[in-house]
Amino acid sequence: MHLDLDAFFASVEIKLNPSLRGKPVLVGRVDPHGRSVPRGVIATCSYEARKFGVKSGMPAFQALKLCPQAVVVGGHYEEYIKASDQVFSIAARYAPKVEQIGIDEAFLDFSRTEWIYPDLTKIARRIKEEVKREVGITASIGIAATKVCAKVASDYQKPEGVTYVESGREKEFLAPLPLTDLPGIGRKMEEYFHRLGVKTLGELANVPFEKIKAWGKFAINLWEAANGVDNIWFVPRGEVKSVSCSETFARNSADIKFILAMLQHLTEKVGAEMRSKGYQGKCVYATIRYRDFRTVSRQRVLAYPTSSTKEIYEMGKILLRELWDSRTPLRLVGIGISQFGETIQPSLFDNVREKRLNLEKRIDTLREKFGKDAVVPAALMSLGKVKSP
Ligand code: TTP
Ligand code: MG
Repeated sequence: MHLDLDAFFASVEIKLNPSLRGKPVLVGRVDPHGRSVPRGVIATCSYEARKFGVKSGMPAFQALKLCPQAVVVGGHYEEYIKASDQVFSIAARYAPKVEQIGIDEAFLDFSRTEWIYPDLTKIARRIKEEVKREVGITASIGIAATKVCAKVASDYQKPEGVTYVESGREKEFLAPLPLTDLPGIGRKMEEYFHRLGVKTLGELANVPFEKIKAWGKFAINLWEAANGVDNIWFVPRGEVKSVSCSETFARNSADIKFILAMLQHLTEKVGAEMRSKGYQGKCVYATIRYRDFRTVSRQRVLAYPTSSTKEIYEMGKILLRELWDSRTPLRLVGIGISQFGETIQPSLFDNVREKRLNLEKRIDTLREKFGKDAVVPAALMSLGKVKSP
């Protein structure tokens, strides 16, 4: 089963601002840390905007030419991540294995579950309804025995579609579809095949294998996919991995001591989660939200991947200084880390870093054993009874 959220960023923006519902909405592109990308292309748009021919990746000026009444919004990356996490935890209520392959899509593996779930369409509808009710956005789902086919099927009846492809009929399902419906085939590849007289997936599937072989490995992979066979050519977009934590204050605050203590408290949580999962991240990002809900983020790449609370916090402080004028009251602060890389073996660490990391790991163990308040950094005392890490 493959689940893909509908007009994802746009749907979250509409959820945050319901007055946008029913309107053509364009989402300006942002990088994974919430910063606007200066080149003005749109990340996605609502289905109302798609009626005018607007597509993701289109320059904003072109999209606005097609649809001048469209509203341009965007930038709430943390909210996208939050919604994405919520959706996939709903999926995990049902699917024994959830393989998230992008911020808004995942494969749900229901292999060998026939005895618990005789009717997967029913489960797909239930998941879709729970996502709508609990997260406030919509999803489309494709059910098929192969990954490629399930992915194509989830796109087949968007938005809010559930498409079931019977096992054994994969090839038949794919046959009438244009080549670009297969993930990974872009316009260039399509042109190449068109020149060879191949326009649909069915035509591709029926090209004799001998001929396909002459076109090279990539063609073989596509040919197998068109024939309904799963193969490794299907490399999904990289998993969006990050660990982050944010907190809305009980009262808006411009008190630097309080805000730094809160930042440290949140970083403790982020660091502990990174260490418990064995992750190391390279890119630290901080977010602040003003009382008028204006939210800004900033990121910096570290020299090497880390899971150390202290190192993440030091960078967080720098980012906070760059983001905030230290005067305007804030209602939220958040910190996160992404760009997970290879775990660097302690032998590659310099001594100080290694010692610090070991100390933090020991503190994690103490907290596990004796409770979360067992070790509290001095700065966090000022948070009083505010949740400790
Ligand atoms: P998609 O699932 O490709 O698109 P979508 O969810 O907006 O629309 P659909 O209903 O067709 O699934 O991508 C998911 C999100 O990823 C999308 O909402 C915004 C982001 N994205 C970009 O930032 N840049 C891009 O070029 C694309 C394709 C997506
Ligand atoms: Mg989507």
